[in-house]
Amino acid sequence: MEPKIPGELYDIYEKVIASERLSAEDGLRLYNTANLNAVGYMANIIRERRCGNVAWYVRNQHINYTNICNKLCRFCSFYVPPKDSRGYVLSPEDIQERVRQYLHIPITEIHMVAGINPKLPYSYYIDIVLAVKEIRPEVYVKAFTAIEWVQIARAAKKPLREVMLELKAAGVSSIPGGGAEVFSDRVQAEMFWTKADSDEWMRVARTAHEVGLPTNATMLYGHIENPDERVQHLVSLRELQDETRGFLAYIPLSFHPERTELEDLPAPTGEADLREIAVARLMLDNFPHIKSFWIMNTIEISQVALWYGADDIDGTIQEYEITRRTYEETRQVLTRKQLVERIIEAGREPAERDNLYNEVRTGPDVAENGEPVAVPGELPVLP
Ligand code: V47
Repeated sequence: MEPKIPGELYDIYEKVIASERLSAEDGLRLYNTANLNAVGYMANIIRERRCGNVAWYVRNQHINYTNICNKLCRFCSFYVPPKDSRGYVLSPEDIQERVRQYLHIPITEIHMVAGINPKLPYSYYIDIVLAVKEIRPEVYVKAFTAIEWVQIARAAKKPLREVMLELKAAGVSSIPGGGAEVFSDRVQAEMFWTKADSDEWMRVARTAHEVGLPTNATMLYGHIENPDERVQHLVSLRELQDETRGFLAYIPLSFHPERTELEDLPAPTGEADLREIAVARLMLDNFPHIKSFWIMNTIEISQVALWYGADDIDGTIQEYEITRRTYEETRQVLTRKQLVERIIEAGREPAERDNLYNEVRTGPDVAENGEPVAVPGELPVLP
C-alpha cells in the first residue's frame, strides 16, 4: 500500500527508499513541514532497515564528579561558579562509594562527566578512572565531554592525543557526546561564549577517533537556535563521521529551561522532541544509533520515539544532576524491569547493550530481599 507522503516531501521519500543521502535543503524541509507523521514514517524506514524491531537499553550509572564550573553557560542549571558554597568535588574514595552503592546491579557502563573546575590537577582525572575500575574492573567507563578533555589536556600541559592515550590506558573506553550544544557562532556568542567552539569540539572528537576511543554526539535544541543552525550541526557531524567512522550514537538533547538563566523560554514540546529524533535519523545516514535519552525526553516520548527513528532509550541512570526538577532531587532511575516493560509496551523488542552496543546477558537485578528480579520474556532464574 502506498504510504501517505505529502507531495512536498515525495522527492525526499524517494531518496529514503533508494538509500540516497539527503541534502541540507532536504533537512530544512523536514524541519519546516507540518506533517511530522510523514517525517517519522520515513525515519522509521531507516531505523527498521538498520536495527529491525530491536530497541536498546543499558544498565548504567551516572556520576558527576564536580559541579564547580567556570564556563557560566546560560542554558545550564547544573553548575555553580568557583567559590560558591554549594560547590563540591568528589574524591576518588567518594566515587568508589557511589560505585559500591550499586554493586548488586550488573551495571555495564559508568558515565562520568562534570563541570570545568580549573583547580583539579591532571592526576585527579586518572585517579577517578582508576578508582572506578578498582571497584568494578569489568565496567566500561564513558567519561568526559569534549570540553572536559580540553581542560584535562590544559591541566596536564600535554597534547590532547597523549592524555587520551593515558586515560584510555587507565580505563576510559568511550567518550560521551556532551558539550557540542549547537555548532553556530551566533548561538555560541549568546549562550556559551567562554566554551570551546565547534572546531574545537570536532578536533576532540577526531582525535578520540584516531586513538581508538569511540564517541557520541549531541545537540542541545529548543532554545534560541533556528532550523538552519540545526541542519548545519547535523551536516557537520555527518561529514566528520564520513572521515572517521568513530561516532556510535547521536543524542538530541531537549532543552530544560527550569532553573537556568533562560527559564522564561518554553520547554520544547513533544512534537519538537519527536521531530528532532526523526530528522536526525534521516540526515545522519552514517550514524549507527539514534538515542532518545529518556531523562530529557521523558520515557513516554521515548516510547513513541522508537517509531520515529530512535533505536536506543539509554539506561538505568540512578542519579542525574544535569537536569532535574529541584536542586535536591538527584535520584532519577528506571530499573531494568521498567525499561524492558516500557519497550515492550511500545511494541519493540528490548535488547540490553553494553557501552559499545554489544548485546549483553548479565543476568537479573537483585532486589533488596536478595531475590532476582525477572523481566518479561526472560527465562525464570533457577535456584
Ligand atoms: O553537555 C546542559 C546538556 C549535556 C541542559 O553520550 C542540558 O550517551 C538540557 O551530553 N537542558 C550533558 N540539556 C549530557 C550529555 C549526554 C546525556 C546522555 C547521554 C549522553 C551520551 C550524553 O547536557 C551538556 C549539555 O549539552 N545540558 N544543561 C539543560 N538545561
